[in-house]
Amino acid sequence: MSSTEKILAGDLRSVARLIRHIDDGLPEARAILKELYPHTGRAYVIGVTGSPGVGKSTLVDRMIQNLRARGKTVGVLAVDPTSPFSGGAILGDRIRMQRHSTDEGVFIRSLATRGHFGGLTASTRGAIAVLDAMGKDYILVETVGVGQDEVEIVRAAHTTLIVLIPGMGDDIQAIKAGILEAGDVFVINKADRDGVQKTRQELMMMIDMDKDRKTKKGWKPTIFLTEALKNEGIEGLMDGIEDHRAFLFKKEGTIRDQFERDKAQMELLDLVKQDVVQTIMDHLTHTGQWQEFIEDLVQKKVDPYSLSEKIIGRYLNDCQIPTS
Ligand SMILES: Nc1nc2c(ncn2[C@@H]2O[C@H](COP(=O)(O)OP(=O)(O)OP(=O)(O)O)[C@@H](O)[C@H]2O)c(=O)[nH]1
Ligand SMILES: [Mg+2]
Repeated sequence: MSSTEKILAGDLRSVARLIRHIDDGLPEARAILKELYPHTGRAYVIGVTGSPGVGKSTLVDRMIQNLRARGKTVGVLAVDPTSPFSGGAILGDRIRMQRHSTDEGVFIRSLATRGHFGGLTASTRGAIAVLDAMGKDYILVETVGVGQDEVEIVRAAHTTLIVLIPGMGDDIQAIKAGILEAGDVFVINKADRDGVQKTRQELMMMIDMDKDRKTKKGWKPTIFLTEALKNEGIEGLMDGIEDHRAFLFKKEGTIRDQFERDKAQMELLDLVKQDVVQTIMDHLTHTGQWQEFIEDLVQKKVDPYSLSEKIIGRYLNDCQIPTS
């Protein structure tokens, strides 16, 4: 059996190896991803993001439990670009979800990629494709943070959960600044703490104010209160995710079509950017021209605008992107 066939058959060692190769940016991974592509698109992807320590991993653990009780298989990716080592927080996540490690219907992996494989978004997309191709019904992607990187990552998800905790005034401000549009479902976790209703009201106000979104996509984000630690509110949250899924996949199919189109477009654009820059840079640095260009710039013999035009003009004509 080829590696691709093994992955399609759900062979755990092959899946784990491929995800590791994606994480390490090994070019071999790309060849297998090409073959897997036609077999992807069946899994439902849920992104879970929020500031450090809000309880994302505890929540994911409960979501796994709930989906298993519903008879679904689950793949989990814990993405942590901030961690310089693949120990630390990610190890903690693994331990938190450890009780599922003997369950054949659950597959948990972490990604710590920084800059390989065209960046974190590309490697996360690749890893999602692998879990999808191996046949997992649901894929949960946990990412730390509420910044632009996380927004990029969660764009690959069908439903994006943004996790908050009571009394996070600053965080709500941060969301306002950037990622309110990215959230389909908001979770106020640690609902055992003071200030739940206030946080909920602030959030509701913000959602109501975001008129653009409503007219653009037709989905008004929902809010759920949970206590992940005690498994409270999880059933309601999972039903809420199903509601969003039903909305995306409803019969007319136009919203889903648009979603798939947007996703395909982003993926291709990212890859084209990455391949073009990498191919040109490899060639320029290998031949020593890059260093010469930099020297010319420093000595003001040429300006960067003209130089960039010259490079692009030359390479787009005679430079072939190597196939792997
Ligand atoms: N009081 C309370 N504590 C909770 C709840 N859910 C999780 N916690 C605790 O919050 C802490 C952080 O939980 P994690 O699940 O690791 O949070 P996280 O968001 O995954 O953290 P990072 O991955 O480090 O960003 C742990 O000590 C949990 O036990 C809850 O509902 N109530
Ligand atoms: Mg975590």
